[in-house]
Amino acid sequence: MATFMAPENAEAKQAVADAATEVAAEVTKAPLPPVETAHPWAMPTAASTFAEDTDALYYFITALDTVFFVIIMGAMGYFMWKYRRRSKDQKTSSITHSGIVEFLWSAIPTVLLLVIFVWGECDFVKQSVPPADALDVRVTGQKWYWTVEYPKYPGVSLSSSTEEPALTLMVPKDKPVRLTMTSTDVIHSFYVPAFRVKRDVVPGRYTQIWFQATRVGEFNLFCTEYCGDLHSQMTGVVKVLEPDNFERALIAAGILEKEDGESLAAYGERVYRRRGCAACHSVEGKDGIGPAWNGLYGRTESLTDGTTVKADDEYIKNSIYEPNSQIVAGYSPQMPSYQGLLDEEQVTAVIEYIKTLK
Ligand code: HEC
Ligand SMILES: [Cu+2]
Repeated sequence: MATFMAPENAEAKQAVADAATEVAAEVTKAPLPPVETAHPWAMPTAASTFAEDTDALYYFITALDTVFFVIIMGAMGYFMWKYRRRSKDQKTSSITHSGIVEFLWSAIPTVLLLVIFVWGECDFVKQSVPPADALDVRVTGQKWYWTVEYPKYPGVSLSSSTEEPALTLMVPKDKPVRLTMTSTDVIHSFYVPAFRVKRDVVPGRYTQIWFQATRVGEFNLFCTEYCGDLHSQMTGVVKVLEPDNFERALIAAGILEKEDGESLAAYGERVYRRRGCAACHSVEGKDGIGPAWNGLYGRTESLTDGTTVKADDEYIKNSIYEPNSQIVAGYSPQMPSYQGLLDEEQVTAVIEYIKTLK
């Protein structure tokens, strides 16, 4: 497997780019099998090393519940029938209690609950401690999309938005992956049913999960903490790839740089789709959480403080880096700042893109 190195000169960089395009083409040509089961009675697809253990405990508890349900309901029915009132003047006999029966109905459940506790605790400890050689991934939740970065591959970043939920997270098969997660606004929760992992993503705090995928394919990602208007659309796709393809495919998918010969406006459109703007801004006139972008450039905006401003380059740039300094009338300050997330070239590209939207 070719190892990725920081390209030192233009040639090496070009070679990486070529390899990346090649793999990207392969990956798109043969889309990964969607392997999620849709059957309402089945467990979610099992695609990580945790799935079997988690399911085993689940089945154990369900079986135990079923057995006791049958025993208890059966005994109740039987006694109702056996001790039914037989004549109008029949008196209830006076019964006190049975020490043995009371001991058993306390002791047996105690033992069973302890079995469930120890079993669950062992799984919990295993799932809480990532192996030291795990691949590090940074996950940021914000309204209403995920951004994913790989410290080992600087400059590579993926994100889901409500428009394009296709590329949220890419991981290699059979390698442990550790996610360090935080949120920039409210509490979200990162949930991949096929991996049986779920954890809250909390502003001002880091939470961690890890997993090791066992199957190649595409799996659903959900936010499972109610986080506002578009919570139900805060979904994504986790792609598991063969370890040999992973590195090159990730780089191909994750680098957001202007390509040679690409126009600034086209690059700006990619920024719009890949950096989450599409979650709140439409380009066809439908106002969403934020104002639609078509016709924006050059028009006169009314702000909440009663002033007006012409939507020129400076205003748009300011809206991106310091969105709360000038709030468009009729909107609430919901936009996160992109200071440090978009560089000057990307902002310029977005402006060029907005200019093309009539
Ligand atoms: C969470 C929703 C959200 C996301 C994501 C978001 N915005 Fe916004 N945006 C808003 C809201 C709400 C406003 C209006 C209030 C304000 O001016 O801050 C706005 C306003 C703007 C404006 C001014 C629009 C006008 O009509 O004057 C620009 C430009 C803008 N956003 C650019 C962006 C860019 C670029 C991105 C992505 C890199 C982005 N926004 C991502 C919610 C969002
Ligand atoms: Cu959320």
